[in-house]
Amino acid sequence: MTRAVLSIGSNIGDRLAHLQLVCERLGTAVVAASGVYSTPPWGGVEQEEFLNAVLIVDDDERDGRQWLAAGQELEREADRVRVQRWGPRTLDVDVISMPYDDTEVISDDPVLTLPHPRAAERAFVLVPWLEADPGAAVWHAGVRVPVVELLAALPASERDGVTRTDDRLVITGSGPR
Ligand code: PH2
Ligand code: MG
Ligand code: MG
Repeated sequence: MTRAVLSIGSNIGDRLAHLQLVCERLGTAVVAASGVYSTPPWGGVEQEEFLNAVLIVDDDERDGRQWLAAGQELEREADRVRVQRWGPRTLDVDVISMPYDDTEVISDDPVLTLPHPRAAERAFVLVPWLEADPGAAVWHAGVRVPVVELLAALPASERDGVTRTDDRLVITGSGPR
């Protein structure tokens, strides 16, 4: 099993359609999806609100590099243009973690650093992740920490900005849940 936690986000155009595109293309590999959250832009660039969600995906045929490549392919399909770091985008697909058994892949490969080095600071990742996998934990500062604890450690103002919408992603696959 090659499992990955993907954070997906959009703040340009038909934001929900961009997130849904990921679910459709990854099909039966999608094991779980969070709700869709409205989130204030993180990182200091003034821009529109994002829609964010987290997908848990699983596919024996894909390793970390291939999950990264699959995400980049989907970003291209959504006509993403790379203009500004942490700036607006039609679609962003980030590999956050690759869990297996009771542990996870740890990698300092600059192409795909695992877990994602800023995940622990981002309520827009942690809140939907916790919904998709309430028992999730992640390597942080030399230990594995439950995501629920990382979230509790963030300022309330960060958490409170992340609000669930009534939108839902449709999981189109019929694989094991
Ligand atoms: N992505 C960024 C920068 N800032 N802010 C929110 N709320 N959601 C994002 O997905 C996001 C962001 C760069 O990847
Ligand atoms: Mg990102
Ligand atoms: Mg990215």
